Amino acid sequence: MDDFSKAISFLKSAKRVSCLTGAGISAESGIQTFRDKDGVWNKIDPMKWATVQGFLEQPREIWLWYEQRREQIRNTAPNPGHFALSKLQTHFEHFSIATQNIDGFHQLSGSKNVQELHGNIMRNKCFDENILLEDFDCNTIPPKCHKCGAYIRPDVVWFGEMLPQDIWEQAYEDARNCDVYFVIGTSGVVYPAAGLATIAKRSGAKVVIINKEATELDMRADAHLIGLSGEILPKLLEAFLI
Ligand code: BJW
Repeated sequence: MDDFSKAISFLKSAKRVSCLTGAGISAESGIQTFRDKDGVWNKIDPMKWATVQGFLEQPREIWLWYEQRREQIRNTAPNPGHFALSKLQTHFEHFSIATQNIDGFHQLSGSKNVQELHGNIMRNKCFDENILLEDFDCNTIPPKCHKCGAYIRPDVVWFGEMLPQDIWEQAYEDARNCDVYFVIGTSGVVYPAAGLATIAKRSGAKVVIINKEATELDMRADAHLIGLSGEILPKLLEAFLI
C-alpha cells in the first residue's frame, strides 16, 4: 500500500485526530517560512529578532518588523490546506490542531479546536505585566502601557520563553490520546512543539507527515506524504470522503 492509501486507511478507522502545523501550511498563502532557503531566519538572526534580549536591544526595529508582518497577514488569506483541515474536523469524535503559526489562519478557515503554541501576532501584551491589552499609548514606537509605562510587545513566544501552559497541556494531552497525528509543514526543529510528534507516536498514534521535503521528524512517520500541503490536504479530504 502506498503512503497516501495508508493515510486514508488510518483516517477511516480513527475517532480522534490531532495535528501539529508549522509555517509550511501557510506558505501557499504567501507567508514566509523560517528555515527554507528564502525563509525569515536566512536573512536575519533569530537570536536578535525573536528573543527578549533582542527586543530590548532594538525595540523600535522589532516593533516595526512585527507591524509589517501583521500587514502582510491582513492582506493574505487561508489556503486550500487550511480549508481542507477545517472540513475534515467534522468527521471525527475529536479533532484538534496545535499550531506553531501566529497568523490565525486555522481559525479564519473555520477550524474550531486550535491551540496556538507560539501565540498570535494580532494580539499585544504589556512587556512587564504580561497581560493582554487592546488599548495603549501609541505616541511612541513601540507603544507603551497606559498603566505602567512598559513597552507593548506582540503576544508571540520568543526563544527562551515558555509556551502558554494551559495551551501546551491541552496539546500534549491531545497528542497522547489520538489515533492519528498529522505533522504538517514544520521542520520539526523547535521544541517543545516538535516533541508532540514523539509523544503521539509513543502513545500509539499513527503519525502522518506532510511536507515538501525531508524533516527531522521523519523517523516517526507511519506515512510520509511529500508535496505541498495546499495540494495534498484537499486530495486527502476528497479520498477520505469517497
Ligand atoms: C512546506 C511547504 C508547503 C514549506 N507544504 N510543507 C538548545 C539550545 C537553546 C535552546 C534550545 C535548545 N534546545 C531546545 C531549545 C529551546 C528552543 C528551541 O527549540 N531551539 C531550537 C531551534 C534549537 N525553544 C524555545 O526556546 C521554546 N521555549 C522553550 O523551550 O521554553 C522552555 C525554555 C525556557 C527557557 C530556556 C530554555 C527553554 C520557544 C520557541 C519559540 C519559537 N518562536 C518562533 C518565533 C515566533 C514569533 C515570530 O514569528 O516572530 O516560532 S521561531 C519560529 O520557529 C516560529 C515557528 O513557529 C517555529 C517553528 O518553525 P516551523 O513552523 O517549523 O517553520 P520552518 O520554517 O522551520 O519549517 C517550515 C517547513 O515547512 C519546512 O520543513 C518546509 O519544508 C515545509 N514547507 N512550504 C508543505 N507548501
